[in-house]
Amino acid sequence: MRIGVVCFAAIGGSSTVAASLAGHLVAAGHSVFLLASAPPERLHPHSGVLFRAIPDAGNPLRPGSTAEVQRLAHAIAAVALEDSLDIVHAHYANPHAVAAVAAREMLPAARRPTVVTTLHGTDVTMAPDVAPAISAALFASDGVSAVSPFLADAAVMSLGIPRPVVIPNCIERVSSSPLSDIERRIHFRSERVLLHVSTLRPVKRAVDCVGILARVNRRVRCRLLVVGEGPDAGAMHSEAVRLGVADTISFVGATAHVGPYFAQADVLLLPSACESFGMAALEAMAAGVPVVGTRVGGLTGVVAEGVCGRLLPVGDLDGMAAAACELLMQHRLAEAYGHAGRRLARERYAPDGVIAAYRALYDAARARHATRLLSEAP
Ligand code: GMT
Repeated sequence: MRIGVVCFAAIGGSSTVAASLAGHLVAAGHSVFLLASAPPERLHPHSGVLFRAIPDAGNPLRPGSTAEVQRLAHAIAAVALEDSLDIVHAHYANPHAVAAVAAREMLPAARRPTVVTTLHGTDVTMAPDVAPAISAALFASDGVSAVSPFLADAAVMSLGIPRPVVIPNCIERVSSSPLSDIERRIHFRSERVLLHVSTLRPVKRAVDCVGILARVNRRVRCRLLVVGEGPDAGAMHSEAVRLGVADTISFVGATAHVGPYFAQADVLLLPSACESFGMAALEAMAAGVPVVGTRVGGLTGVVAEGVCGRLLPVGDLDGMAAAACELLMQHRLAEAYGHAGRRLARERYAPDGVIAAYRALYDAARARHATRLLSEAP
């Protein structure tokens, strides 16, 4: 098959998943084109996936202007035609599925691709303004998936669509020989490390990490590593100064190469207000790092509570700090959590099963597309 995968270029779980899916589909013998405003950093240069540039048309929370979405639809239609795509797989309904279904209608019936949409999050859970547009795009898609049962249920509730198929995200690499706690400290550092990896959007509540650090620092001296860039970086700085912990925070900035930071981390902090999946938590588990986060959305399905991490109510900084301290002070407990996280990541989120589920979704969507074309034939 000839498959076009449409995703955001910015660093984030959804582009990681799209790039990884594209690579696996090439390995399975398909011709795959990745459509984004720039090549996602996680796209391996030797993956065999061909990059096609498309314009930016807003983000999951902000509906692009009509002109922006039209430009995006035209670009998708042009790639579909030139590269003879059988399938366009849109990651995020807004704006990608909205543009993909419009692109399909621009093409002659015989050249129309099947449109498959994967829901990742905030356009479904946090953006009522875009609900009418995305629900229309989902009804018009030939197949729809969501990355967690939570998100599938949220889509049914907020958009009134039939329940999407749940296909979880996958993880490429699970560390097989993690460094022991003592080895890590000898090799890398002399202080304990709390890690936060996110887009620093308000939904991530990254400022809470500063409050947690201040509380932990009263009992265990440690450093907070912040990987990512976003609107809350300034508020984190101010909070760090206010709480007198600025010298124990390092802002790394945005990078797709998160491996070295997970290798140094003792605990991942993920105090989000909502997560439809929680890719950072899965990456931590795969690296053998315990997670301390919030009991929200899809995170409750990814992080097994009391097994590989601890989940507390949103805003419970005392509780999250206490859980982090416990893991920093009890090495055996942290090692057991790390070991369990790697096992769960390997058993539940291996690429093979996830890719097979997407291929089954493609097959069902192609059949639906064929039926739709027949019913529309004059
Ligand atoms: O949350 C973000 O800022 C990034 C966004 C993305 O584009 O990756 O994350 C969403 O999709 C991820 C991949 O499926 C999920 O792991 C995240 O939980 C989801 N974010 C939210 O639901 C807030």
